[in-house]
Amino acid sequence: MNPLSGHTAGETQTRRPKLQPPKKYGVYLLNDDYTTMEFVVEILTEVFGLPHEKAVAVMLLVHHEGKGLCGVYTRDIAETKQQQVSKRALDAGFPLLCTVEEM
Ligand code: TYC
Repeated sequence: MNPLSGHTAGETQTRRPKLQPPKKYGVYLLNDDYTTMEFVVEILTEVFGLPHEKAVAVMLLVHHEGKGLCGVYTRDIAETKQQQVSKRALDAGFPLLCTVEEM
């Protein structure tokens, strides 16, 4: 099978494999009592690329509701964001948790 044309050797008909759009994964921050608001805003601006105003809004939503969506990505990118958050939190000595959930 030629994966581009969908042709198998000797076939005259084109069979295109059914391609599914990639699944989407949400990356969430969880609230805790120890991580500073300033650090969470820094995570949201530097890791998730949110403008400062939106970062403050998401941080406050997590603070009040317990959990909040930071962004939606393909699986690899979502897991990389999660690793970046975990490393920054560990390095800074905060217990900040980040989850990835299929949407
Ligand atoms: N609750 C924290 C505080 O009062 C702030 C905070 C917000 C922590 C969001 C984590 O994901 C979080 N300092």
